[in-house]
Amino acid sequence: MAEDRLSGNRIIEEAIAALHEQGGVQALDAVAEAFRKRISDNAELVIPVMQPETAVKSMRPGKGAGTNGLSDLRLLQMQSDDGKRWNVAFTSLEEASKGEKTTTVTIPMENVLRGAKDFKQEAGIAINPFGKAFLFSKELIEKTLAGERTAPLENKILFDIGDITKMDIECIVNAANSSLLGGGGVDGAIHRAAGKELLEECRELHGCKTGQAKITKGYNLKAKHIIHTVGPVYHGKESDAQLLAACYQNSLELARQNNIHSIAFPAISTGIYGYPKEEAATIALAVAAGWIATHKDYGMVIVFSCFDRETYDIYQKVLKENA
Ligand code: AR6
Repeated sequence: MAEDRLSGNRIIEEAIAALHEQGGVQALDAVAEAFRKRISDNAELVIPVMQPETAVKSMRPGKGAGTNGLSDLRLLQMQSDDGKRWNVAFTSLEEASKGEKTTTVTIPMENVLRGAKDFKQEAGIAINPFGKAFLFSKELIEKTLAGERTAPLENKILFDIGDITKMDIECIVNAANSSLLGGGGVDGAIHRAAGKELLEECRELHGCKTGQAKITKGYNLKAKHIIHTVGPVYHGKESDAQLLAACYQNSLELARQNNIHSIAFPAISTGIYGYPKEEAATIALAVAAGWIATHKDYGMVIVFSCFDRETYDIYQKVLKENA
């Protein structure tokens, strides 16, 4: 049992490793999320301690030690380059063994993190300082415990040229067909990149009507979620525009219901479904701007993923014309 309480901390180590590799607010959010998950699993952390009678000895590269709420035990501390002092905690005994040999105790993760609110001189907790370190600041700990996002909320419309399946964003939108069972174009690319588990989840959704949207996990994508929407096949009728607008509107609404704050859209219907790109871009931009205007306090970053330069230029042209 005690082992589970530590071994499951691997998800924290993985999230920290991803933060080291990729950086960015999403990766930081993922670390906070991993801590929250482990708290709900009653996980523990390994804390290096010294008996009170032991001479105060610093951990490399730390300076000094302080008492910190945990009965009489002295916690080992370390100092970062900017002179800030940090308590030390490890996600596993293995991480602890990477440093100087010391006595350790395991303590419920929630108690360790809740203790941070009483820190006076300490900036926070240095997690795994001898491996892939994460300096968990007091402010970030408090946000994490409160279940708040670590990334600031903002409203923005952005444009990206390239493959939507590679994007580092919370959610990407798929221009699917009503079966939701995959197809060509961006749909095919998303299914290939996400892996076959996506198809399994899609089977459970029993299709989707034109203009509507459904959500799945992102599986092997960097994006945690995929919203599948079905654009209209272009016939040049008024209802085409209404259905295309509904795709964007319903996707944004579904994103909000799932606490998603960044989303990338492909140019829905403008490939196999034959919607003229400029008309489609006008609708997409109008819905996005309208949605942000009516949800100012929510904070949504909307990215239009343009597969090629031509699509990007069309969005920019429409943007200028409507400015
Ligand atoms: N990243 C970003 N955009 C892409 C990518 C990509 N990897 N691949 C294509 N696009 P389409 P539709 C652009 O045909 O018109 C499927 O078979 C592409 O250049 O993918 O809504 C479904 O299963 C174009 O601008 O979607 C449906 O049966 C845009 O994505 C049908 O196609 C949409 O093109 C849906 O047709």
